[in-house]
Amino acid sequence: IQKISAEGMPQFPKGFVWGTATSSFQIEGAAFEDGRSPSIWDTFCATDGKIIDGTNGDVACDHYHLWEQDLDLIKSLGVQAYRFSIAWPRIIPTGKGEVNQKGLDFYERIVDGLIERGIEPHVTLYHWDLPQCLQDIGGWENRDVAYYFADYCAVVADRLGSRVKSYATFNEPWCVSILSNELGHHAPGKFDRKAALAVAHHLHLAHGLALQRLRAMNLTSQLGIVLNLTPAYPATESEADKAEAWLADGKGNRWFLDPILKGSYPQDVWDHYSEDVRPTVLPGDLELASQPIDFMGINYYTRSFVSTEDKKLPENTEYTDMGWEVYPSGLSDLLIRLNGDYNLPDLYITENGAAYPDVVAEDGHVHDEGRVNYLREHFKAAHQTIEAGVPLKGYFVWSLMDNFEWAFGYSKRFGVVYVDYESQKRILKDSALWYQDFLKQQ
Ligand code: PNW
Repeated sequence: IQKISAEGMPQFPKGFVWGTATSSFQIEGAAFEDGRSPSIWDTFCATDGKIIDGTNGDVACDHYHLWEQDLDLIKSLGVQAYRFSIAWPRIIPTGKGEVNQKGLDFYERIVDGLIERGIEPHVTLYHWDLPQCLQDIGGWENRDVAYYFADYCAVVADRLGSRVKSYATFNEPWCVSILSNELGHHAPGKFDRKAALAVAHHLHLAHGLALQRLRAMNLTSQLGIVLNLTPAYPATESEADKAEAWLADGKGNRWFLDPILKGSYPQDVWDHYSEDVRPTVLPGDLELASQPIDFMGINYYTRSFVSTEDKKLPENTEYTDMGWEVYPSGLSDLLIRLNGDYNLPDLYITENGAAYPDVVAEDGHVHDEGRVNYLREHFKAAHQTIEAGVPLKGYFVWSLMDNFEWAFGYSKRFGVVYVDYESQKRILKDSALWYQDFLKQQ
């Protein structure tokens, strides 16, 4: 009982939005139902050696069928908001052109089901499941795909409209470009820096084009984008390490922040990349990308620790099951620094959470003390930033439930709700009970 009490936590401002998050490919399953076409992640999963446990998204948490009980589960947590994503291959199976009404029907049921339960729907329009047929014409390396994306976004917003509290164009452009096309870890699994930077640029363009279309629809929904940001810390005080950390910050963070918030690429990183890998920037692209947004979502998990010498590791620290350092002050440092360097819109932490090797105990519960501790310390760090003047308006815990963790398949559990993949039974972990208790006291 002691473990799950959230006593002594700070009080957040009235109206601060608490939620939880998921994404389509990670939870839905029903990969072949109601007209959905394959996405690049179906292809990636079918490629030998790409997914650590050889699994795929065919069934996942079967949320496509169990959505009603899952919405009840969200309600039972006591959160005000739920962030989820829409699968493009369900809405426009051919990538461009014909609309599949059954796909729209599904998400309309989710939106209405949330509203009936008094929960705000927050939609991400792209959380990595690109229709495979668009990859066949080059995927995000093909500039035309940015225009198809804007069309797809307009189709979704035309059906769901202002019932949706916020629309984010993209989840984590760094992952979509660099992690997927330069580092090869995610679909489509390329190892090509030039391709990755072309993708990043087309995402900036696509964000701008989609924003322009959605603005023209006069929705009351908030419009924005979600970035994953990893603050980079030099391992030593040496000038070389500091320079290396600044470059890491430039490649991972500023390359994505600056086009959106300043309408330019960071000059130091632009100069660092050789001419043959730099993207082709056409006149007007960065003006489109930097149109005003109502909010920016930030996904924060850990920091990076940077050195020019052989792998230095931080001392006296804890790691999650992903091998990611638990570093709550990275969150406050990051947000406070952003507030100094940029003219920020409202901010939301759209993802924060941790993977632990959870098991169901004899007593039928899941005692995930590590996650409770992780969330507690990150909530406190977030509260500090509000006191420091950061326009932070909400916080979504990743994730509602255990799900398909991309290249790690089902081997990593991020949920506050445990999923038994054999029975599809859901069990509230101690972290969910702690979150419930915390929310009651807010
Ligand atoms: C995010 N990295 O992914 C995604 O938005 C979620 O879908 C995912 O489940 C969650 O974080 C946990 O991983 C990331 O390698 C995946 O730096 C990898 C990285 C960052 C974010």
